[in-house]
Amino acid sequence: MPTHFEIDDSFISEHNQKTNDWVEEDYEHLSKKLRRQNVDIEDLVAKAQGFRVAIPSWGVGTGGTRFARFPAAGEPRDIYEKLEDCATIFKLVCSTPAVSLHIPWDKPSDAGDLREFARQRGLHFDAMNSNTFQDQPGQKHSYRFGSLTHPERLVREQAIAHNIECIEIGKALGSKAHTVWIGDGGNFPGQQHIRRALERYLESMREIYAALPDDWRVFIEHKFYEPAFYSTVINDWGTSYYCARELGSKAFCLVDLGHHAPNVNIEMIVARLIQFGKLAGFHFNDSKYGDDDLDSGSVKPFQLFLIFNELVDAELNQEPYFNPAYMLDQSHNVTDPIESLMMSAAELVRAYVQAHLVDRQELSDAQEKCDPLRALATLKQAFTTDVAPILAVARARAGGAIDPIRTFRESGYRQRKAEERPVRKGTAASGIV
Ligand code: RM4
Ligand code: MN
Ligand code: MN
Repeated sequence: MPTHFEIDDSFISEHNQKTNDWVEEDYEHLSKKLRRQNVDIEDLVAKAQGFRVAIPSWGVGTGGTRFARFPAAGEPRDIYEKLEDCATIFKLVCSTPAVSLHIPWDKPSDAGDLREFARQRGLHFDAMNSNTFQDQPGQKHSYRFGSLTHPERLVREQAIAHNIECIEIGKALGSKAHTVWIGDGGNFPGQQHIRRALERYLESMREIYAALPDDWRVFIEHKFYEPAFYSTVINDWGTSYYCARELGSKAFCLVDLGHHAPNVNIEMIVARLIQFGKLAGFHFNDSKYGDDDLDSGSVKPFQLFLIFNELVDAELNQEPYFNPAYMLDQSHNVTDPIESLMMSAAELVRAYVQAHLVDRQELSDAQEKCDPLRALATLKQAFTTDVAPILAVARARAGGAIDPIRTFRESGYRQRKAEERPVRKGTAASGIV
């Protein structure tokens, strides 16, 4: 077995030494500032260290648009190499110990072996993801006109069987959740009977639900358009909520930030799902126009903060059924996927820590006294606090990098992987997000 390059712990700590001075100084300064607000900085470091977000296996490869995909040298060619990259991210940022798999892109030939490979790197498996939005080689029935909602029973049965297979693989890998996103819908008015399609969805989902082990959850992921451009079957959180309720107590609604029309108040959707005890979790990313093609927090960091404000409020209130699964789901087209994922993971911890800085008493007072300006100012005070030293210290104490991107670049990881991973003929491009 050839040895594969890994970033050494000593390389990380040497790198940290170089940057440690400013971190200590800034940390000290911030701790004094926070003390004036009666906040103990150490509590926030603990919060930062407790935050966890899963990496999507498909996120470590280059994505693509419907125009082109520009593969980069050193990309992972199979699930083992994807896990190597996930382990590298985890090593540097320390908040990403879980990986979410997409089947059949990541279908393991030996689940036990893959589980052990992950375990040795401190990784485990988060929610499984099925794929009935593409046809696979040798597949009997096509998903061209849908999967779980297809008019033909045989197509639906094939899609149901695929989802059940994902759960079976997940069981062997130690996963505890299954995410279903379908591309089903219509591209033309009249193409699909709108009510009947949803009925079929529920009928199919009931069979998938029945295959869930007792301690598993199923996540329904809505998306307002694409690939169906006229009508999408699971188009919004209301439809998702209705289906989750119909299915039962193990079904929850997943929020992918990129799956909403521009200007939608996503934090309100999050609050509603929390209130109704049906929030599954997230696929984090950012978007300007369409789907999830931007990194988390890159264009709307305030929105991300406001979402975390709802999440932290629920956490502090110990809302029933509140157990969100956090995952990134981004398409990386012009950046190194490892760098983008590390950056996004850090942005989430930032928003989470900032949300913990909100003076909840003050906010609630302002709300009760009908003082919108004070309410917004309270949120802004938390949002504008630069918590970077907290994030850096949290990472460094856990053995991670103070500056993950620089450490990664200077380690030469990607160049080494380019040598180790020459392009295989016919390697499938599995980076569509
Ligand atoms: C979809 C959706 C799903 C993801 C696929 C690849 O737009 O976000 O979560 O599994 O893309
Ligand atoms: Mn998604
Ligand atoms: Mn998406």
